[in-house]
Amino acid sequence: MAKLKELTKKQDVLSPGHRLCAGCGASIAVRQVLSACDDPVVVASATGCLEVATTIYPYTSWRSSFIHNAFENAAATISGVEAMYQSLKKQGKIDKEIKFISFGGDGGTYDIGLQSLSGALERGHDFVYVCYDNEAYMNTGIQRSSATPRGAWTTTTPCGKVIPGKTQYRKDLTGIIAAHKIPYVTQASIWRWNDLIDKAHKAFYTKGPAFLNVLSPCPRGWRFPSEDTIKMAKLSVQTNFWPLYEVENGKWKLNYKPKERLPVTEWMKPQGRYKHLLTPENKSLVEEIQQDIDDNWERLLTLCGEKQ
Ligand SMILES: Cc1ncc(C[n+]2csc(CCOP(=O)(O)OP(=O)(O)O)c2C)c(N)n1
Ligand code: SF4
Repeated sequence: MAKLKELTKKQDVLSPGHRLCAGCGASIAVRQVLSACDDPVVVASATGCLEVATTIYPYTSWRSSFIHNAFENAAATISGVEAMYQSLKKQGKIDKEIKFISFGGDGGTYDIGLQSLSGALERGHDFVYVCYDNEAYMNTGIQRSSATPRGAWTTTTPCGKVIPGKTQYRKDLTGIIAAHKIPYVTQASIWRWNDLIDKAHKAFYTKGPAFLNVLSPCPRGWRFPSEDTIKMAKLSVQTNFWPLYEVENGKWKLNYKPKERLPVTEWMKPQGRYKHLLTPENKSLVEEIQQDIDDNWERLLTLCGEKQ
């Protein structure tokens, strides 16, 4: 387990002074993940808040090599760089240990980048892919993505007389990635920082592809005060909205079981994007959302061997 004292002595790869919003969960996720790497990294990042706010020309917030690629192909880009590295190593032109990592938002991962990610995983490149999932296309103005949960308000799923926020359930991306049978897949939370950093370390030092899905609360898009980011991350886990688990070489393992499972309304209450759901007319929709969370949890317990 990572020791906090040692971590504080490490220099952040993502330096202060970037222009992500105060309290942005993505910046916390990135710093936690990169603190787990003991070697130099090459970072590729899909277009999105993270890339846009950290690389405003002529400045950069990255103390590493950094490649900005198109929205749809962060994984393809980093897999090409990794292939070149393996070739240079074989030719004896490089002997340094270097790690390769891609970051993408949910728009760039669940939706537009999924094909390039799936291909890179299937080819077995030695790299880490991190989805910082803030549950919408935040950088272009809070549009819904396939990671947006059912019932959430976004600018393209406005709540009103016609629809009560997004009508579809979120896509189970972690499950889709696990179906690729790569060496390491996990769902993690910036609230459980030591669990996340351990997982990131495992991801960097496992040969072959590794994938981390990190829920990254967005004060702007979810409509909560900037200082409550970690509280939101905590509530997502304690309500089973975002269960923590890993799939290592095909073996599913649950990483956290809430002592007392909170109802999903505890996760919704502090967020403006769910305000409309907590009214009497949307009670049955909230019940359906709760049922879906409960069903997913039971399924996960079975997959993790916690239940026969
Ligand atoms: C092919 C393509 N389509 C659309 C855009 C415009 N665009 C830039 S950022 C962005 C949203 C990114 O959303 P996400 O990946 O979830 O990251 P976030 O902004 O939430 O961090 C969009 C649609 C683009 N750059 N390229
Ligand atoms: S809009 Fe959300 S994801 Fe984007 S920088 Fe602000 S807090 Fe972060």
